[in-house]
Amino acid sequence: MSDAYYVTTPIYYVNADLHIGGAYTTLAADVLARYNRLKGKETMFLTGSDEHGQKIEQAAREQGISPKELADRIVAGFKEVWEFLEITNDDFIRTTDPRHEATVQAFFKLLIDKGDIYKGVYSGLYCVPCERYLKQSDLVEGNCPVCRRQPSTLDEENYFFRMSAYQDAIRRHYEENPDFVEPQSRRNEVLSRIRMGLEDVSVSRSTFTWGVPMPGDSKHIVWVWFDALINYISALGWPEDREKFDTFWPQAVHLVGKDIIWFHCVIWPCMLLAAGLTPPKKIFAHGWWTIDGKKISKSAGTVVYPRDVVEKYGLDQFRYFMLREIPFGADGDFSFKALTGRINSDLADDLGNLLSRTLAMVSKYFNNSVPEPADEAGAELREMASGLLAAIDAELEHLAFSRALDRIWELIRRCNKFIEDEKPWLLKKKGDTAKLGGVLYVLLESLRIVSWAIEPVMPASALEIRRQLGIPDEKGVLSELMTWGHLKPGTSINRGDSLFPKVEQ
Ligand code: ME8
Repeated sequence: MSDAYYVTTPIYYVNADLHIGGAYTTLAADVLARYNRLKGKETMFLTGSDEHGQKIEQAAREQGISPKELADRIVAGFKEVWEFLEITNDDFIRTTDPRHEATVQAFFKLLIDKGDIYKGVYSGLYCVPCERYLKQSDLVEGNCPVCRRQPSTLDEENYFFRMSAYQDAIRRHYEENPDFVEPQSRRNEVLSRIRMGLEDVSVSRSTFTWGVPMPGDSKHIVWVWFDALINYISALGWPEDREKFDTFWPQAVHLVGKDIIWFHCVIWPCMLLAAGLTPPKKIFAHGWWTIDGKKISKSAGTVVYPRDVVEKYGLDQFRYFMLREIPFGADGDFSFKALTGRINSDLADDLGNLLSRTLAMVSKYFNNSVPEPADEAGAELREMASGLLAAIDAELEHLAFSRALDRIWELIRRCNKFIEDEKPWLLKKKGDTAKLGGVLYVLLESLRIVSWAIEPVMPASALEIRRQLGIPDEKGVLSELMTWGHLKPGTSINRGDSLFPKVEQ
């Protein structure tokens, strides 16, 4: 197993502020990055901004500013949101960065030299909001099948990428790497389209200028998607920084929304194969959030910004909800009713309550000091807690965040049931102090293990649990931290405020 890990998000267009949709992909990537760092892996987490193209040029013109001014303003907002959501990206790539533009030109030149780029004429449809070429047969009621807006007609001399030459190679790559694209339903959908045949794709534009100049023909700029996809390797310093590239590229996991799978699962791997590079290790396409059942749309007033949710309900609450509420890969609906429901049941009733009642008993029966373990107490819980890391690993291997959280909550709920079954107050009455201590030790140690299990999703709450357990400085790698028995008898606990106050529905 490699000890490096590389996770990316799409680079977001700079024509609008980020809503919960973009925050979702980045949060998921953040959880994976935090998790892999905690496992001791050398981790690289990349996000960024997609700044070129006709859509951005038009948006800037409408606002009477230059595209770069628009990009600078929106990017400042992106960075603020990421900081606010405690996103731990290691790099932020902008497609206007000179390092990126140099990589795009080197990549394009390599394909020209190989004979995989040739001049032709593109006469057909183009969707500016999606920056994609469309065929008549793609249209739904005359509109773009993705954004449902009317496409423009182009008639331009362009350069084309000979993607058809890679049809067999990409098909073989899918067949030899069954987990290359997940979920499987998306993989099957893409693979069947590949089997139907790949056409060459236009990769330059010549009727506007906001883009990376094409090497060898300054009348053309590189098509914005060809430019944008290369961000995943320009951030690794390709082609100059071979060491960084060789460390991280073989481990690359791209998280994308289901709207952009054709670009990521077909065009990008074909581009890489043409350049003599291997496709990424995995591409995971997640589903689509709606708000109260409606498409997220600023103009229709159905938009939720992460800051508004976090200011009202708390950061960890938001992070938990986004990853727990719907299985990664499926579509789902964001509603404040569902959010407050999760906060009150999973967070306040299950986890918060377990911590507060356990600590209240340690305070009352053992004068705020962690009691001695007792062999006979809670063998089943011990076993569950000891197996938790393996259970989470198995779920996160397939990016099943919701199921991984479910495994953690199974332990939390079992702990609450253990209290009901063991009735520590009766053990106290009977004077069975050794067993009482043993029961409470099992609960405390389970809570410590739970704190590490939730750390990537809810880092502040995880630390607060450990602070209340009296071990705020505990550090290490997950394989040690989630092993049973680290909590030392005699440690002074620090009871604090309730971890997750209940909220009004
Ligand atoms: O497509 N639900 O950028 P973009 C879930 N620049 N995820 C959503 C969402 C929703 N309602 N809305 C947006 C682009 N997303 C290109 C990418 S990458 C080389 C170039 C997320 O700003 C989801 O990840 O339109 C989607 O793929 C991404 O935002 C699109 O962001």
